[in-house]
Amino acid sequence: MYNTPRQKRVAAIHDISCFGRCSLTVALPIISAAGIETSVIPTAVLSTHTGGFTGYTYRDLTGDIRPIAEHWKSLNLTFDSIYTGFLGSFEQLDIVSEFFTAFKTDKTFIMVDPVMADNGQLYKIFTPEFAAGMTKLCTKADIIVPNLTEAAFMLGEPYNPGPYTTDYIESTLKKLHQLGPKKIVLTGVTFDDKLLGAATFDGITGQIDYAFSERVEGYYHGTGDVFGSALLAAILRGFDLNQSAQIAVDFTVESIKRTHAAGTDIRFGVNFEESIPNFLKALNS
Ligand code: PXL
Repeated sequence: MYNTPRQKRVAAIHDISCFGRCSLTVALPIISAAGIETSVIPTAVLSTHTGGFTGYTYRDLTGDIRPIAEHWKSLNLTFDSIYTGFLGSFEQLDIVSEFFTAFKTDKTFIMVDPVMADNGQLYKIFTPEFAAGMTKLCTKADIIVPNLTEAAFMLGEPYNPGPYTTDYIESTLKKLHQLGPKKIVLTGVTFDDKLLGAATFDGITGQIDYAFSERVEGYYHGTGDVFGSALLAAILRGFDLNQSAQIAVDFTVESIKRTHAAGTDIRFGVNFEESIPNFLKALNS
């Protein structure tokens, strides 16, 4: 019963938004539920995320990241994957890049979600310089998971609100790949008013695929983190890139549908918790 392969271990580097499911309050339960050990480095502690709330508290933890990394090094800890999301300050971009150098082996899978923008706009707390720094961090990743707004900022192009053509999506994937990351998963892809999902590009094989689901109503905060966490969990559980994207799309859409049916405030994040049983079924299939 216990004769299973060695358990994988992820280092998840995101903020803790104490209320409003996103970043670590999403990554930790989802990746853990998939059977993967999840160590965390909080980049900041906020009373809520910044999307639609005002008056939130913000404690920057930039000064804690290097000491945590140094302590982990002294313990000889190793990670199968490093997953970064919302970074709380410009300086953290360099610190996280140092963390990659310190902990990367030829087996470490680095996923950078360049959390900085959505719906055509940078999040209020970020500057164009931060976007350039995040783009530089992405060059060090094995996989990046930008949405189409983040992709536009990374490429220095105007935001295209869609619907998109396959030419636009495929040239965007290829240009992002030229920045350095080996694999790209682009979210928010749609060619019509019925389907929405992700496009995947494997820079090693040149393969482009799509993972779609029916479009569901409502814009909910934190769905990028639900998607990214599920994607990483599926990849680490051995699914290929496109299968992993489909598992992550299905999990995210089920969570959005349940949240929409309940009439929950869009700022509170999605009810991914009750989608975990089906997510685990997909991972065990
Ligand atoms: O889900 C992305 C995210 C993560 N963390 C914080 C945020 C946001 C998006 O607004 O504000 C603090």
